[in-house]
Amino acid sequence: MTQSRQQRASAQPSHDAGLGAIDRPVPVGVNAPAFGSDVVADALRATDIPYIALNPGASYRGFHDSLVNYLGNERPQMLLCLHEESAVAIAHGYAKVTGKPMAAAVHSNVGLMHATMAIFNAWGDRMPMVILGATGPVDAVKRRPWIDWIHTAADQGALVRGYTKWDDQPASPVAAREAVLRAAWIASTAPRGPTYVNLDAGMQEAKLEQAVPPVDAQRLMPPVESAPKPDLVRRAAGLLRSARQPVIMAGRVSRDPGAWDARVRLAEGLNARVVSDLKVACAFPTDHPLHAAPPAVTAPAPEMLETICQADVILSLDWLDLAGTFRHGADVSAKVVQVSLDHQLHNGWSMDYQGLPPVDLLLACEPDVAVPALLDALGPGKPQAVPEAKPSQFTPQGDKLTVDHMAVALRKAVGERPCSLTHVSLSWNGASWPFRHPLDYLGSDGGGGVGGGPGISVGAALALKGSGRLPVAVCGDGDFLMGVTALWTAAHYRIPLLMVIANNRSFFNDELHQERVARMRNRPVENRWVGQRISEPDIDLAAMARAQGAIGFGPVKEIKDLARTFDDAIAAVEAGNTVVVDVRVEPGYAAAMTAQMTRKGD
Ligand SMILES: Cc1ncc(C[n+]2csc(CCOP(=O)(O)OP(=O)(O)O)c2C)c(N)n1
Ligand SMILES: [Mg+2]
Repeated sequence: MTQSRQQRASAQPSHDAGLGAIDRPVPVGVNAPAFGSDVVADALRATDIPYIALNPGASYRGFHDSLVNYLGNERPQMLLCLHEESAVAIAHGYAKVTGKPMAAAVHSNVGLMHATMAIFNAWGDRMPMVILGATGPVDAVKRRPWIDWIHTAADQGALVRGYTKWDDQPASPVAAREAVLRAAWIASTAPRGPTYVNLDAGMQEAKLEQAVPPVDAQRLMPPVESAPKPDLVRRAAGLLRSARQPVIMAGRVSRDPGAWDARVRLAEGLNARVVSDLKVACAFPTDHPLHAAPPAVTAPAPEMLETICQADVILSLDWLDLAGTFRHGADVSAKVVQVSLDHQLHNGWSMDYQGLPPVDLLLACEPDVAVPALLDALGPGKPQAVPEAKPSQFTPQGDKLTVDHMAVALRKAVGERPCSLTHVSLSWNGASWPFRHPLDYLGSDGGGGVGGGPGISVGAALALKGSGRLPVAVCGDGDFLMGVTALWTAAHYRIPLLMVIANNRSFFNDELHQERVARMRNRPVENRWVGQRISEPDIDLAAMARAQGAIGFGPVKEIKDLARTFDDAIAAVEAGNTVVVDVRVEPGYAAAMTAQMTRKGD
């Protein structure tokens, strides 16, 4: 943190997606911190955060200058975004792949207001990020007339306090340094989430009166590991060992391949059925013979509920909404072992903690810690006969182009390439695409905030750049249109990404809600589309991609055109481009979801 500029330049970045040559400033030769914001920039570099996605603003012009002219726009490198919501969503997607925080910078109260939904999505998804904001000078004497006054609010952090882990408004450079380090530390500590540091414009712009004494940043951010007492692990193992029908509910887990293999070993050793969920990233091979049912977002498949109801012992690996899932299943009589740290995050503002689940034994740690401990406690045991794998047959119905036809053609075009689904549309059918690696599917937006898909996918694609994995996003047209300008950031920083739009020309989810209300009230369901359809005029989604420097294909309207278009699109992504394919799909959701959403009554 007090190292010379030469030393700073020689340190290796922790991550390099080859963006370094983009947006190079002229060298300035500044080598000692001279302003408050230089100290903040040094602190950010000490966290090892590689990128800072931002939309600019005068409230942090001092900090902006420090990033460009003091740090030289590297470690962290700026990623310019056209909307604060995409800046935060990009950080969110990056964390989904790496498990690590990126930074985002947003301007005063107004930029933070734009960012809020994306912050809520990241919070709901338990993803780490450090958000740097700013306020007009707290000292009113220093405020410029009008603009500094409208961009100053008392307690700006209150805008996001209900869905961030921690926030601060430090009053001096030394306090700001500590705040940035604490923000990175808290964000990265499980249960993870966004943190917010609000930088006073006056503090940023003031000249340093004296040299700032150095600190050892790493010692201020000690890694936190939580482990359950061995006795609790033994008791949990005992319950699982004596179970006749154990079931593992695989929820929020890491992207670590070793931890993935350990979960498979645990399930096979116990001969436990496993269920998983599309609300979170994949946690278990979905075509493994022990995987009970295709994962879903809101409507669990009947086979999944049956599996849970038949269980005598359930091991929940931080399952999202255990109480709600049990309510779907109605008749759950199993003993429940819960592995989660999530209770540490719950607050009085956001109810995203869900219903209070019945739990017989809680292992307060991350699933990645609990599973190896359980494997140890269980020992080798008797070899179990794992059932034969059933060949998975997924055949789309009918001859009109549906999301299922689109998924099958896309998967065929992807072929044997390693591929990450960075996002799926609400209309996605979990049976259409098996997951076999922890990066095969990255989960949903976390907070149900539509518009997150494009930014999250750009952030995930940034993290995957150079990894050999093809990033594929499937977004609804509504989701795409709300977050579309994230594409410019991908095009500018040359981030390869295939974004396929399941374009039903509607906010279709809500057509089903209106249908349900109409049924409950005995009113005409034919009117469900009014105030929902995005047509007349149809929007040229591919042109919206092209307008921002991406490549656009479509609209594809016929099943027969899908294969060739996806082949061409993938070739363009492999040549380094950001690519959008607009596919006109018939409105409709998977049968279980439609049935659940349109049923008469509560
Ligand atoms: C910010 C926000 N606005 C509105 C909603 C309500 N909403 C939930 S799903 C949905 C429709 C999304 O449309 P699209 O992405 O096209 O998916 P489709 O339902 O058509 O498959 C809407 C408007 C929301 N969840 N978030
Ligand atoms: Mg739609």
